[in-house]
Amino acid sequence: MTAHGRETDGIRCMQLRGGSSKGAYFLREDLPADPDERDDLLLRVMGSPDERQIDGIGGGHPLTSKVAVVAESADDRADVDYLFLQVVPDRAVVTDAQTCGNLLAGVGPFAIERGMVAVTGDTTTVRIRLVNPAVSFVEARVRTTGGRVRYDGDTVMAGTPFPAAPVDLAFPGGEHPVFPTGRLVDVLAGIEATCVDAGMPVVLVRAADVGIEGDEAPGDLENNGALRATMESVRLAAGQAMGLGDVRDETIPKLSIVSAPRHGGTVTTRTFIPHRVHAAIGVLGAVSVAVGVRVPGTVAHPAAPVDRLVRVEHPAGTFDVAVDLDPEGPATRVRRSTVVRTARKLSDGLVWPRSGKATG
Ligand code: NQM
Repeated sequence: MTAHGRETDGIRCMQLRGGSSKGAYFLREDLPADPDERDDLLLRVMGSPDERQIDGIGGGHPLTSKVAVVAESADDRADVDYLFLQVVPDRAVVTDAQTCGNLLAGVGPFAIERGMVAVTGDTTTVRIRLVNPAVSFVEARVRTTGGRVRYDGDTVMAGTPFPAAPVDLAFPGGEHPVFPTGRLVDVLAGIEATCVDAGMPVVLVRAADVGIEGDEAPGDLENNGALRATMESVRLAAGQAMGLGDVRDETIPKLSIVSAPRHGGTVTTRTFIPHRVHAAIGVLGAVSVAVGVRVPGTVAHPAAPVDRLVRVEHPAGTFDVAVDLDPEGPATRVRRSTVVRTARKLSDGLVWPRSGKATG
């Protein structure tokens, strides 16, 4: 079908909450093959560029302006490919520079709902190939009692007020060392920082080093202009140090401000993603933080011993990450990490983009 025909007839789209984010899930075949055409279309579906995204289905915040593009995988090791696209609310920008572990929680349910993976019993495993930014794999275990995806359940996930069925996500380790600068601590824009990438590039800085307590409300941090300027200077320096280049217009690296735990966990975090402050924390962002916390010598390693289950405190509660490392030091690799999320189908049907060109 031509792009024009597709647009006037509506485009197949399912909306799901995935973890503590929500987004629009598409089959790749329902979108234009050309990335520029696809991105222009998605800007018009979501309502960007506009801070409120009032003329689209985006929610006016990076956490609710997300897209998952799913296709059958050509790789034997996976059932489906998952491409994540961040649609920036207030700018005409769609970026594939990062993946999203929260929307990932909805990919298994979506693949089963669309008939790409057959139900195998009370639990169905969907093998997912993450295609951005570098290829990696994850196994999602989805509850499928009675032959269909179950969204109702008792699992409570911080960052979402209501219980739902769990989706277990297991990430096998990668071959690359997780400290991309080769050092446990770098001095970036005059501030000691640990650069870590265990699936999401994150820069860790101590709260005391940027003049805050570390448990402030996200809104207060967003309103602190001096802090925001400092964090952006650290981030731009980190982009170069981590080999990501000029990250001015990128959504990575993220910045997690770390301090002592307040609620019995391992560490307190406040995370810039990278300009708004996360209401909770990203999934792979939390895995990166957990790795940083585990390794002695980083800015996030606490005085007390840490075991493989790291409890990452964030503004909405605690996120548990089980992480196996090998070895612990500047050459650390992750062998495996697991997290539990939930997801819920919100709508399924057609969306109509506004007409014209998003980029004018
Ligand atoms: O780190 C937000 C989110 C994310 C990304 C962000 C994520 C992850 O909470 O894997 O899930 O850091 O931009 O959805």
